[in-house]
Amino acid sequence: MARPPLNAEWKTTACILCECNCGVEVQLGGDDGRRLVRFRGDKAHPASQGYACEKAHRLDHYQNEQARLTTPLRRRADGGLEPIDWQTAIAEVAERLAAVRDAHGGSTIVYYGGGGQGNHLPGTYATATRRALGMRYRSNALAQEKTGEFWVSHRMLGGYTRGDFERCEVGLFIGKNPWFSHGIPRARVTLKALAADPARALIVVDPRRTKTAALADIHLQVKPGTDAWLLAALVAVILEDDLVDHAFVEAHTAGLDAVRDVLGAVDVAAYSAICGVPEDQIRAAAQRIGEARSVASFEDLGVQMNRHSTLVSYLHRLLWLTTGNFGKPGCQFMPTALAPLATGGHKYDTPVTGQRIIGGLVPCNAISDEILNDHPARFRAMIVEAANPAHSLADSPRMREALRALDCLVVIDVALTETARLADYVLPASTQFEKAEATFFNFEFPHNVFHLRPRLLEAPEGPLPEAEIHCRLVEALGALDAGLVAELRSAAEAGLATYTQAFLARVAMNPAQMPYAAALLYRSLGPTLPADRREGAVLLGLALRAAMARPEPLARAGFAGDPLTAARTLFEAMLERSSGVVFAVDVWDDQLARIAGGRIQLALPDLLAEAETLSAGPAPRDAAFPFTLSAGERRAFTANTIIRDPRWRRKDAEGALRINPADAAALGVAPGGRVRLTTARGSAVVPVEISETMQPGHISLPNGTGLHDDDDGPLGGIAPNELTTNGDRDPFVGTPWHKSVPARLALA
Ligand SMILES: Nc1nc2c(c(=O)[nH]1)N[C@H]1C(S)=C(S)[C@@H](COP(=O)(O)OP(=O)(O)OC[C@H]3O[C@@H](n4cnc5c(=O)[nH]c(N)nc54)[C@H](O)[C@@H]3O)O[C@H]1N2
Ligand SMILES: Nc1nc2c(c(=O)[nH]1)N[C@H]1C(S)=C(S)[C@@H](COP(=O)(O)OP(=O)(O)OC[C@H]3O[C@@H](n4cnc5c(=O)[nH]c(N)nc54)[C@H](O)[C@@H]3O)O[C@H]1N2
Ligand code: SF4
Ligand SMILES: [Mo]
Repeated sequence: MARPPLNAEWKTTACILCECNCGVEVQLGGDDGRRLVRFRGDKAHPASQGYACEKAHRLDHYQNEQARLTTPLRRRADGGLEPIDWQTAIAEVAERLAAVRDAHGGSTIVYYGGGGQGNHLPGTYATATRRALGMRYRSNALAQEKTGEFWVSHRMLGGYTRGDFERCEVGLFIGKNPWFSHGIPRARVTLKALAADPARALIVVDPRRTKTAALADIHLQVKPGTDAWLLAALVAVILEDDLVDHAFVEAHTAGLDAVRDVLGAVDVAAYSAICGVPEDQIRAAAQRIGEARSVASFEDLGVQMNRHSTLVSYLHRLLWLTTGNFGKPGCQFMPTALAPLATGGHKYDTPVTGQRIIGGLVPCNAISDEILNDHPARFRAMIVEAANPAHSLADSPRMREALRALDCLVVIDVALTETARLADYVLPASTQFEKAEATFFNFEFPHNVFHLRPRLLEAPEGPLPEAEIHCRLVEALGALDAGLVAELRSAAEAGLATYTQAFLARVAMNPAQMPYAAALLYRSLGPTLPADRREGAVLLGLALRAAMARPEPLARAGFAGDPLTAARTLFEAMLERSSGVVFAVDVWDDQLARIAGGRIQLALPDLLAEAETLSAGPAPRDAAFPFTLSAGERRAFTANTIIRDPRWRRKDAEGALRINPADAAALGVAPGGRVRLTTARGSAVVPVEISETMQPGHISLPNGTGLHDDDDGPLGGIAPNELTTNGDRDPFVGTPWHKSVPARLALA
């Protein structure tokens, strides 16, 4: 095949397939000049510095190889979806949602999503729509993975922490496989450096011999679902062998005695037998952690979507806090946020089933419960944006039933997803390369990076950027003051300094318009910005907030002066530096001052009480389901459901079930053979990949697979949540236990 014509120019953007959002440069080509043909890591990106993994090279599959939504769609009386024009779509969506609000209250309309791995600007503009409809409840994927960690972090430290893996002596990964899932900048470079240096150590807690585990100095090959026992034993050894950092604990923490009362009593040998990690290995790992100058640590889905998830988040923090690994180089830190993704506070519960809401996010596993009932306060309408809950949330059959039961479901997406197919209205969005985009996954330290990616391609006729969609909705709802927009629009013509001042003064005098700040910015400032960065308008508001909340880190990054000046110069830098900008420079000395109340709370009574129940051992297994299924593992070519066409995967197109050789032999299945996999929820026939990396009794399926192009059948593998149940969840925050689904196998 002839090579597509190339445009020699390298254009700056970022990869959208995981939270790292590595800066990449692209050469466009193809007959229409719209193909993303050649990629290289962007050396000018301050965080990724030229790094990119194999997935970035496949981004053309997102932009050009999948069916796009090109026009708004409406559900017909006969059940089908029909194209409608934008004017009708906006008017009807506004009218339908306003009717739900007026009849039952805005709190019966729930918002889900707001962004995926590469696009967080939609969520900022959606705030205006949510306010205009008086909506109170929202959720997104964080409420099925991170809310336990957020809650614990909030109560212990008052903020969310990350680890400094670049500088640490010991790097610890618990239920995390960064070789494939990344999650830290330049993951493979950092992992290799850790593993290669004899003075440093990589410790990995994973039942599977992952690529990360294979590099490790210590691989704690825990039995699936038993991390709570392993972590309790590690903390017990820290206490027993006096590996505690007494100076740190005395100066900065409270509650060690209460912790000692519970965890000092742990029978390490018994817990070692339960979690399957030899006692001498547990002791060696605790020793290595306790004696290290610095430890950086990362827990992820292997434990956050698993039994005792919130307890594990707590024990994990005790491990690095009792050993003093916070607030110094190579340890944990609280980065300066431009826009915090979520806090960990618990202020209210869900309206019908009374489940804890952490950081304002309704637990994902509570959503179908909150819809499928007769309670007057039930969720009756939903806006889903840049998310695919019919595929990504537990128990897809029940989730579909719930979405169908809504009075009105509105989906904003680029593709006709499993969720969009159930919608009353589908609003087509421009792709992430057809508008300016950015994320708030900004966790670098001490130099924290924000990247507003300019639009790479002109948007085709039809789809609109979410900023435009939300502004039109807010206007149709009659919420935006047109006079104020016009006034601010003329201020914008006079330049950014005049505009910033006018914006603050006028919005302060119009508190009723404050909730629509994002829409005001887009409508008044947006038109004066370069066309390829217009959706960045909302960032001026965020820069103002950051300049008021955290002036010192911004000043250290060069954005100094009064908040107006600092915000304006930061905003200008975001617009100008198309490879990203260091917006905050932190110092380690500030870190201890960020702890809420001045002291780290080591003792959380409810979680200590939960820890005490560990001594009774794990709950007995149901003999009907002898296997433990990890439903949704990150592999070389998975990226949630961001790319729908399975051909984007260079290998493993069908998403094989990984199984240990002994289990495969016992079943009589040969390499490439198929088995029937059954759980309490469902059953499917899957191809197997026999793999030494699996423990006997542990099986795993990839995530993001089994999408539907029409109603005929799944593409490329099976959808993991056809096999998960809604009730298998953490008792504290409702996060699902997808990593240990009881299952059985039979020859297909
Ligand atoms: N390639 C790729 N990268 C991604 C994504 C993607 O879809 N594809 N998605 C992104 C997203 S949204 C997220 S949240 C992150 C998630 O990133 P990770 O959490 O690293 O991803 P997983 O592979 O789901 O789970 C990590 C590990 O948990 C292990 N595990 C299973 N059961 C247990 C257990 O009982 N105990 C312990 N300790 N470990 C266990 C699995 O063997 C696996 O190696 O990845 C991001 N990066
Ligand atoms: N069983 C099981 N379930 C899981 C997991 C698991 O490990 N196991 N992992 C969970 C995790 S950690 C996560 S993060 C979730 C992810 O699941 P979701 O949060 O539901 O999101 P994605 O699959 O990333 O889907 C992103 C959606 O955004 C759309 N999109 C892409 N670009 C744009 C755009 O520019 N604008 C708009 N409006 N839409 C766009 C895509 O078409 C897609 O529909 O899945 C979760 N579900
Ligand atoms: S998938 Fe993640 S690590 Fe790989 S290039 Fe994209 S953003 Fe970077
Ligand atoms: Mo995630």
